[in-house]
Amino acid sequence: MKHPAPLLALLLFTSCRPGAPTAEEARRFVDAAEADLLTRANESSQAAWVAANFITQDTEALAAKANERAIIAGVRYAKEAVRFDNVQLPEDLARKLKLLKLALVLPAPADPKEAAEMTRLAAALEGAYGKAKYCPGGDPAKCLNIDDITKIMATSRDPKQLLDVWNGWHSIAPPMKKDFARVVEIANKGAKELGFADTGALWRSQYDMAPDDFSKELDRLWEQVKPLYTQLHAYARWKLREKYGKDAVPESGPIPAHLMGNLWAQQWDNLYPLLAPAGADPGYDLTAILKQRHTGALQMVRYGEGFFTSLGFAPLPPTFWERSLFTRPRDRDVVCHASAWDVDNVNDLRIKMCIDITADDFNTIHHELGHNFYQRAYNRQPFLFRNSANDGFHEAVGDTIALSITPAYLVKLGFIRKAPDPSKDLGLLLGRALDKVAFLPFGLLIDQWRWKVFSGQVTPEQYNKAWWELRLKYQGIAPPSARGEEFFDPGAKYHVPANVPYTRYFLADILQFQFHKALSETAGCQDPVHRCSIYQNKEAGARLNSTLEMGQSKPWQDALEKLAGTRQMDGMAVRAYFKPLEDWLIEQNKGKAVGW
Ligand code: X8Z
Ligand code: ZN
Repeated sequence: MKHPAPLLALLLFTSCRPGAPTAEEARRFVDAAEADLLTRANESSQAAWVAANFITQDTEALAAKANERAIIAGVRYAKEAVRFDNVQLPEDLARKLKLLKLALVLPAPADPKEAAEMTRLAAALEGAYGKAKYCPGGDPAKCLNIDDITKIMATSRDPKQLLDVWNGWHSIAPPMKKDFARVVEIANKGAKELGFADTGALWRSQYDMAPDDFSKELDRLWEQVKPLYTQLHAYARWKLREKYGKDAVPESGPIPAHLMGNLWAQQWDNLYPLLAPAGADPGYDLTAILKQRHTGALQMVRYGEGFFTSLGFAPLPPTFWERSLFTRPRDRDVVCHASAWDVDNVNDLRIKMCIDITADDFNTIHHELGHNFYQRAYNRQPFLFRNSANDGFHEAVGDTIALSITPAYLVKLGFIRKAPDPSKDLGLLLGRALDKVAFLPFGLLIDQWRWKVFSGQVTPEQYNKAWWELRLKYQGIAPPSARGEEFFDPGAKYHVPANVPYTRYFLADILQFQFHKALSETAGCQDPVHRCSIYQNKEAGARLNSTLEMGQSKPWQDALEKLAGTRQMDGMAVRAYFKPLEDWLIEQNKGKAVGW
């Protein structure tokens, strides 16, 4: 422990105390930290790439080790950065020091044994999820991977089969529970050493505002969009009740989770054929069109790239096409959950995805490429600023582009001959809402659960109970049968075992509607915003790029102002986009129960 300086000396010499840190020293410290962290980040990305593409004990161990080195360095710099807390610094330097203190997901404690244990368990959890399969009846010849299960959940209308695969996939998670709880425990110790109450408090402090204000901001955004969600939920429940019967779906309570066309009931667009409004169906099915045209996985990605280049972005580098993974390999386990990478933090862009020829994956490709084009746009920033304005921005870019996949755009691709007339807009809006509006509460609740877990408000003995309480509260969804603590249902969702924060997707679901509106205005679109596509519009592309290239160099409010002309996230952009649908839903739901 350091001896306290005598009071007098402190009063006299505060500004020229020998050893008092200077701005010059801070600059040297940050420069060195940036160079070192870049090297470690790249090393860790390479190891993580190989581990995710070839899940084996050895790749997992190597990835854990590289991650451990990167995290330990990150924590060391975060602790050292505190030394400059009271030094007057230029804005960019102050921001870099702040980012050094905050930009960690799983902080390791000082104890090297615990740091190693945490990264080992984290790598094992992601690997376990990646290689998970459900083998009906325990028959190894009948095993279903996540792609198979996704397909069944999307297309089967047999409630028994849906229940079976739902239960089957959720059975992969209980073995992960112990390791997950231990990761929480160690990361919390690391967070405390950095001065945070727990890891959740660290996550919430990454938004250029006080962490408590950020929580309130989320509540505000949710209240803005909730009326629309509730109407959509009521309409879906009514239609599902017609389809599956009164015993399967309640009149006024929550909807059973296995009937929503998606394993996690997070997006409901696969229910569109059951819910389509009579007389307002646009009359085309993108999945069917892609299949009829024999579109391959590579071609799907080419279409995505084509959208970005039409806006003025340079094509993806040749290495993208050489190094990406587009289809599930037959002979090994891979983490198939879609992701985008920038392995050297400059131009080594890649995606890793097991593409299926569906409209869902067509959208997801645009989502992933949004990450890649963002990464390249900010690659001339100093390393600590090579990130999105906030993590919601990173998730929103590709989705913003995908909002421009309108009938008029599909005509330009030659997929349909003529755009359906505006009387079919309701069908289009409903299809979009089943994806975007349905997702909002799900996007919010995962971290509401995790934050309670990190804070200790929810202990491992209450994990599943707390999970289903939140799914009921926000989504109005219930498990198909009782789910006690022998289950670990959050673990059946990739981002929980993979420790990926999730609030970013909720933010993105709001932000993309603000981005789309602003860019459509830039493009001079006079139509209702849901019919606007910014395809081939260089002005919109330039506006988007000017925000992307800022990276994280400024608070996200500045980036939002540049892109959307406002400093506030605003759920009313979602409400405005879907206004004709909301009016229609209210009409449809007249005399029926709304809410749960
Ligand atoms: O995980 C993803 C992307 C990769 S960043 C495919 N998403 C969330 C999910 O799948 O749960 C995109 C939408 C939400
Ligand atoms: Zn993403």
